[in-house]
Amino acid sequence: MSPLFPALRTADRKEALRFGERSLTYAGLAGAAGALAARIAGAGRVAVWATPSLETAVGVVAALLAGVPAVPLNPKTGERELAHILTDSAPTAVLAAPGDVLPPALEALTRIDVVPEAGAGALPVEPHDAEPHDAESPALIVYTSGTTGPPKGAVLPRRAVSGTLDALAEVWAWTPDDVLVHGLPLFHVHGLILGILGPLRRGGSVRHLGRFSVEGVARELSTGATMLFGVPTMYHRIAEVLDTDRELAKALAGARLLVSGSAALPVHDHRRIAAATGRAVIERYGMTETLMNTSVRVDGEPRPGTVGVPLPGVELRLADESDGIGEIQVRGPNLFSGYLNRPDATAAAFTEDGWFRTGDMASLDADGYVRIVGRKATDLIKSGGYKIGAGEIENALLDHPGVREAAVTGEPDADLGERIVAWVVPADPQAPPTAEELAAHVAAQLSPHKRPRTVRFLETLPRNDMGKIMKRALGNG
Ligand code: MCA
Ligand code: AMP
Repeated sequence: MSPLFPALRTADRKEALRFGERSLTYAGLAGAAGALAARIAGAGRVAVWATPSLETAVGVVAALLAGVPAVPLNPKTGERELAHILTDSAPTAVLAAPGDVLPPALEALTRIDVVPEAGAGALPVEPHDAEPHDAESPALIVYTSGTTGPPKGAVLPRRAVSGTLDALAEVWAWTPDDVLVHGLPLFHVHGLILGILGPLRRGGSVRHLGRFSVEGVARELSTGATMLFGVPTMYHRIAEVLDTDRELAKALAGARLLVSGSAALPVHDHRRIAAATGRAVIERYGMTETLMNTSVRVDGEPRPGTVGVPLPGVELRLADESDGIGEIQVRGPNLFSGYLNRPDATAAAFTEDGWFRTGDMASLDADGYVRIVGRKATDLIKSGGYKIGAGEIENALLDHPGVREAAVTGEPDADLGERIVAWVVPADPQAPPTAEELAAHVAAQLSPHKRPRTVRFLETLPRNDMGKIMKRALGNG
C-alpha cells in the first residue's frame, strides 16, 4: 500500500500542524515522527496519551509510520474504564508529552516522551520506509461504547483510514490548500482521523484550538482557515451568538466548507446559521466502526435533516424496512476489521451476507439522500457528540455505596442533543447521596462526559412482570 502521508516525503517548509503558539512544518513533522517511529518500531501496540496537543499528533503519525497500532487514550478516562482499556489492548508503551502527569495505571508501561522537534530523540529515518505495505494491518484501535458492558476496541486498518479520507477529499474537493480549524478531542475518529490525519494526508494544514471556543473559530476563519469541523453542540453554540457577533458571521461566511457530524444537527440550528451567514453547514454521517458512510457533496444540494448520499466506494441499504424506515447497513473499504478480543461482538455486528449493522434507523429521499430518524437501541445516548452506553453508567452507579438501584436514560437537550439522566433508588432514603457526588463518581470511574447531568431519586424503579426495568415509564426516557 502507498504511504499514508505522501507530503512527508517532500518534507517542505509548509505548516502541517498548529496548536496555539506551537506549530510544525512538514519537514519538522517528517523529522520528529520519523525519529520516534524508529524508536517504537516493533513495539507491539502503543497507547497515546491523547491530549489536544502537537505531541498527540506527532505520536500517532509516528505509530502509523512505524506500523505499530496506536490506542488513543482520553486523558480524562476514569480508573475503571482505563483499567479495562489497558487490559484489553495490552500496549507495551505509552507516548506522552514530557510534562504530562500519567495515572498509576500507566506506570507499568514504558513511557516514551514525544518531542515535536525535527530529529529529536533518535536517528532520523526516511519516514515512509518503515510503513507497512499490508493495507489490512491495524492502524488504530479506538474504544467505543455499546449498550451494555465496557467499551469495545474497534480495530481500524490502514485501508479504512486512507479509504475514508480519500472519499471525503473527492466529495468535499479537499485539497492541500485547505486549512482546517477545529477543537475536537483527539481520542475519537472525528477529531483524530478526520481532523488531524485528514489534513496531513492531503498535504494541507490543521489548526487545533486546544479546546473549542466560538472566539477561536472566528479568529482562525478570519485569518486563513478555510474549513471547520465540529459536532452539533459546537454549531449550536455558534448559532446562539451569531445574531450579535458580526465578526463570527463574517468569518463563517468566508469559509469554504463548514462540516458537522457525530450526531444530528437540528434543522433549527442549520437555518439560523444559513440565515446569518448565507452558508449551509454540510452534514456527514459516520461511526467509529465504519468511519464515514455518507455526506452532502460540496457541489450537491445541502438538505437540512439529511446526511447526504453514500460516499464513493460505500454501499448502503436499509434493512427490514417498514413504512419506508429501516436499519442502515453498510459495506465498503471504510469498515473496521473487528472488535479487539471480541469475535462474538464482531460476528453479531455483521449480517450473514456481510453487511455491517449500524443500528441507525433511516429513510431514503427519492434521490438517495439519507435521512436518519433514530436508533434501534434506546440504551445508547449521544451527548455532545459522544456515544455513551446506559449500561456502563448504571454499573458505575451501582458501585456507589449510596445507590441501591439505578437506571440511565437520555433526554432531549438543546445544547448537548441528549442529556444523561440517572434515576436512582438510594440505599438509605433518609440520607441519599447528592447529585454532584454521583456525577463525580461516574466521572472518576468512567469519564467526565459520561457523568449524569440530572439525577432523579425514586422509591422504586418501574419493572415489568419479568423484573426488567421499564425505561419508557421513566419521564421522557
Ligand atoms: C465538569 N467537568 C468535570 C465534572 N464536571 N470533570 C470531572 N468531574 C466532574 N464532575 C469538566 C469536564 O471534564 C470539562 O473539562 C469541563 O468540566 C466542562 O465539561 P462539559 O460540561 O462536559 O463540557 P462541555 O463544554 O459541555 O463539552 C461540550 C463539547 C464536548 C465541547 C461539545 O461535548 C465535546 O468535545 N464533544 C466532542 C465529542 C466528539 O468528538 N465525538 C466524536 C465521537 P474540559 O473542558 O477541561 O475537558 S463520534 C465519531 O468519532 C464518529 C465517527 C463521527 O461520526 O464523528
Ligand atoms: P460513534 O460510535 O461515537 O462513532 O458514533 C456513531 C454514531 O453517531 C452513529 O451510529 C450515528 O448514530 C451518529 N451520527 C454520526 N454522524 C451523524 C449525523 N451526521 N447525523 C446523525 N447521527 C450521526
